[in-house]
Amino acid sequence: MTVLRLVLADQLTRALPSLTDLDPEKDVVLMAEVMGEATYVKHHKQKIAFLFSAMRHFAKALEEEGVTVRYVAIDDPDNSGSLLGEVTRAMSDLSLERVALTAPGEYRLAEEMADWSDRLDCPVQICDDDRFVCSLEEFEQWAAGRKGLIMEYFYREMRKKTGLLMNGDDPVGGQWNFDAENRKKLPKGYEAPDRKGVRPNALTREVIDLVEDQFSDHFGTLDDFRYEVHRDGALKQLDDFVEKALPGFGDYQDALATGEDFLNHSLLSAYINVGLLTPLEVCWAADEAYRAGDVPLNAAEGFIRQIIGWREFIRGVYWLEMPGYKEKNALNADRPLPAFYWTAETDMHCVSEAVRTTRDHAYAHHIQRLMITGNFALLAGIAPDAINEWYLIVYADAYEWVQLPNTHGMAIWADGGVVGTKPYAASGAYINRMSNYCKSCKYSVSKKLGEGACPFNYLYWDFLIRNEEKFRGNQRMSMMMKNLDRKDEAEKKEIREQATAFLDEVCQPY
Ligand code: FAD
Ligand code: DLZ
Ligand code: SF4
Repeated sequence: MTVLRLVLADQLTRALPSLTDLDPEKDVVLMAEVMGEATYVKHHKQKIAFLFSAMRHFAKALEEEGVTVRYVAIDDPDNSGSLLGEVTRAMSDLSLERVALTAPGEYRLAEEMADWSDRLDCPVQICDDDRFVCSLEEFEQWAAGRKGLIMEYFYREMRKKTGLLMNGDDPVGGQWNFDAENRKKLPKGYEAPDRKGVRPNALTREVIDLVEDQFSDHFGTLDDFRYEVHRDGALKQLDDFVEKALPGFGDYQDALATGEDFLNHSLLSAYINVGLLTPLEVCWAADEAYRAGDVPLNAAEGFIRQIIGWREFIRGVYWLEMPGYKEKNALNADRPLPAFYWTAETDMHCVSEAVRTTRDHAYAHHIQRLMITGNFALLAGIAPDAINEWYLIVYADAYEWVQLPNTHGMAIWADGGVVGTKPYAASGAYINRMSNYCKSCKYSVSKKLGEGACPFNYLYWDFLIRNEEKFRGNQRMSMMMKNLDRKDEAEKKEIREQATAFLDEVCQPY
């Protein structure tokens, strides 16, 4: 049987389940750059350039192997603009008998593809995506009957399953989790590792020009494009990370600093998510570096936990909870997203830094996403749809399966506690403890109320006052509630007034 094999932009893995039985003599691989996918949200320019260039490199590698690839570029005059349109066109132009693909990572697309077989009037085989450590069935079984889903317990199962950092049945070092050692502030004069530069090749430069031309009104700049676009390049980035940044990854995992956009983070998520690297090879590289004595255990464990723990857990939650998950709004948040999420123009230096790196690199590290832009959105009560869309647009590694539970669950607690038992709400004191931002800020972090007070301070208390009823019964919020109880009514009133005035001013539709 001759087969049309559709490969999506985030499925650039030669061992993809729908490519394993490919017959180069008869089958055709279809890859399509389509407006429907590039604009269903207006993705960051670098995200589109990264994906289109990586798709083109992957197609070229398949062709070099002797595979027939039908590649539809975004500016092809016959491009129908949608994935279904391109599959339909290919099926009518070529005499093929069926379609095969690997399940997409977004519920929206999975739902759309469910009736492709009827619409195309041919068999459509959808293979499970096996590029994860934990299958969706396995996650479902793990979750079944549990009162709450705790990442730490899931993570331990994944350690046992993979053998990563294990000595037989026991965790290396006698402990599963070294998170308590991973909260250091950067020492004075700390120099972040100098990361391997990436110079776009001719094909990527062509794509960058195309994106600038076709997506000029999308968010972000293309001036400092530094993504690798093929597997060899991604592997070099992995080596560079393990050698230079992994040793300090644990210690400085939660740190933040002005002008330091990458610190000791791996910068690998975009490659892992599109399939240029596998999650397991990345983890084994960290395990080997630890066993060779090149990196401390808290670094290797912290890094591996993010991947086989958080990443797998987040994906499991997404597919377990969708579609209802996206509709949840546990804290009834409804404010519009402030303009500074797009412009970086705000006197809040921490926020301005997080948005600047996002605009320049389609990247911000985890603590910026969680404790700066995420924390602000949580405290301010930004409507889930608005903040979810922002996160899906602005990061090169963003697909709904991973973006949504991180934002909706971990950052803004709209899921009411599926991902995290309590909201990650923090005042300016936390940001000041973990960064040097406050030194360069117009606001005073030590001032709680009144002119010049750090907005994170009064927004934090306002958030607790607004949501008091919901948090009273939450055991893990009891300390925060006790602190709130120390405030008298007059102070609470002042907090509410200053917070409301501030939010009314900044939360205007852009
Ligand atoms: P590192 O800090 O070096 O971490 C190593 C790897 O662990 C990452 O490459 C990634 O594969 C994995 N990882 C770490 N934390 C998580 C997590 N919470 N969930 C899933 N994987 C994780 N990650 C995405 O891949 N896509 C997203 O769209 C995304 N949106 C996020 C939105 C919010 C509000 C928050 C709080 C987090 C989000 N994350 C997302 C998770 C995390 O912030 C990024 O994976 C990480 O910042 C990517 O940078 P890095 O590769 O340098 O990661
Ligand atoms: C994100 C994205 C973009 C920008 N463009 C395309 C595209 O042109 N063609 C394609 O096949 N996929 C694209 N994608 C990825 C999809 O929108 C979707 O997020 C993932 O395939 C979900 O797994
Ligand atoms: Fe951010 Fe407040 Fe510090 Fe300014 S003072 S950087 S707003 S935490």
